[in-house]
Amino acid sequence: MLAFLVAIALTVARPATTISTPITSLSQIYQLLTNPGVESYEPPYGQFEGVNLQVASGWQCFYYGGPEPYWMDTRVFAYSHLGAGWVERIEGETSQMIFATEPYTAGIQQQVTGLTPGVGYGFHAAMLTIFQTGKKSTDGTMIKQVGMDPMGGIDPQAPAVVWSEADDRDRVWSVDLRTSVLAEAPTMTVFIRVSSPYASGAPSIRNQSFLDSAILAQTPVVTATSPAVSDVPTFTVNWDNAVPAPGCVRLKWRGVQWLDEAEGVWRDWITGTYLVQADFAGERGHAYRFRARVWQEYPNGAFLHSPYRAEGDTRTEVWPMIAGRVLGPDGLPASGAMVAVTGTTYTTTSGRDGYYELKMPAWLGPQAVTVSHPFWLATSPLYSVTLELIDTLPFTWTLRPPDDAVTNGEFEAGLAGWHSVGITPSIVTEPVHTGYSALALSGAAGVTLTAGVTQSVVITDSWEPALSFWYNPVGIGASDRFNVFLTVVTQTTSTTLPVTLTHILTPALDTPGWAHLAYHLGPPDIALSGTVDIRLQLWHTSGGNPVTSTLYLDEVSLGRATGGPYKAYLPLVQKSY
Ligand SMILES: [Ca+2]
Ligand SMILES: [Ca+2]
Repeated sequence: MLAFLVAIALTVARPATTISTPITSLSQIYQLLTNPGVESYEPPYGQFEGVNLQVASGWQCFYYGGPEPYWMDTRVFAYSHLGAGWVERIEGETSQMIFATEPYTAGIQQQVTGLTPGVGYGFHAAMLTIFQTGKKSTDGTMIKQVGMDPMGGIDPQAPAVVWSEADDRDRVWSVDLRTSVLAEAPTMTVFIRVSSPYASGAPSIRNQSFLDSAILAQTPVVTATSPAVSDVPTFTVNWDNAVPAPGCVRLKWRGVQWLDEAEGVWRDWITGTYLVQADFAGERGHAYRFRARVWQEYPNGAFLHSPYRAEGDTRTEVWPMIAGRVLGPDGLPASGAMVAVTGTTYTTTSGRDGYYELKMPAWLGPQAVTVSHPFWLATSPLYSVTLELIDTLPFTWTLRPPDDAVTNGEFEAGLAGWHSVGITPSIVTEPVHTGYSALALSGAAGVTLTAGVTQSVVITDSWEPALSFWYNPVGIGASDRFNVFLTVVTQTTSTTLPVTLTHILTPALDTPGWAHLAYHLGPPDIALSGTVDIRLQLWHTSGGNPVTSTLYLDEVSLGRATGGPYKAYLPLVQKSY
């Protein structure tokens, strides 16, 4: 018995016939099958209980996975002692019957030649199955499918065969099974198949299949179109170019699928629609593919649809972006700043309130992004920006004052210009706010220490001077403290005595990530001259610090603020304290 289960497909050769089907009707314009209604039959190849066994002419029978079942002209069965005078059929006078009491996987197939490679063809057939007596519902017992081999092979078990969905309903004509392919050779083979995996239970009871009303025809053509790139997430996809195939009664529904290349899975987007375009809502940083198909009604009442193309019809890349604000060193918005990808034409300019959006292709790879401004000084570029599969990279730039008094405030030259206090800080390449490096003030677990840097700078006639820097606390303990000491010695005019003021700032450390701090050294609406001692210092105590604490610093600057005598260069901003 096991020997029968070996998966070998047998195409049973029957004697050639002299019966020829007259081809006179207009249906031949679209119908590519011989004897599609299985109305004519080959001479008998044997008998079952005295009744002739026959296969429809133009078709070949196949079976595998079990003993050979029996093929009959349903008409012959109905009027024999086996039947009850009723001819199960959905078209014409008869259908192809297959039956057995043992399990079977069997059907009929037809090889068709003269097709055009690359053109779409569709195949449909109607099927009815009755398990045992058919007196009660036995859905799930007999599985019906139609298939096409676009390369013309005759093995129904070949992987090349493209099968329709399966219908396992019993006792009703299955009329919605169809498949379609792009021809890969001038020859194509179509299959109508029933899998009947259960024995009938008694030798007198047969599991019956009826096959009828097949159509193989060229399918209409439709192609989805979409923009190659989109700098907004939502864009329009069209499929308004359907061209009917021969025999078209009318074009019917369209279906559209989409695929996110990051996922690689085709998904239904729109099915059964008469729409010919729609807006697709994608995500920035993703590349999408689309493919459309269209249904056509044929003169015999059948519906076929065009095949989907495996690679899709069209592709759209939705550009990701870097977006945020550009600020002056005093934290006020700077419009008119250019943000640009180095070595490319991708640039943007910050607008009202300093907001900018820089869109660029995801496939550019790591890039350097720069900021520049006609009045403020640039900070270092943002290096190694990779926007692959990123929707939006948020980033806030701060510009440096044109009279920046700080040496090496961006820590791009190590510790040059700075003196250390306590534990000598280190220079790190990650994390940085901009450029290649930043400063790290660090304290080890369970150790009490302080780490800081100082620099003394000179300012001259600086309008509302402000200290500006970015800081990023990581693993900060509850009793850690960050202090900024500013000792300002100023002389507003040559006739006044110098005034010394010390400012002590304690920035909050409870929010992770980079934060910007700007602090004005003097009263509003005046320019200052003098010296400023800057001290940035982390205090780390053993008691509450079971972990290593680190405070990263970048982009320290000290210089003039927005407004003042040079405001002709600047956006007009109302300041308040
Ligand atoms: Ca028929
Ligand atoms: Ca830096």
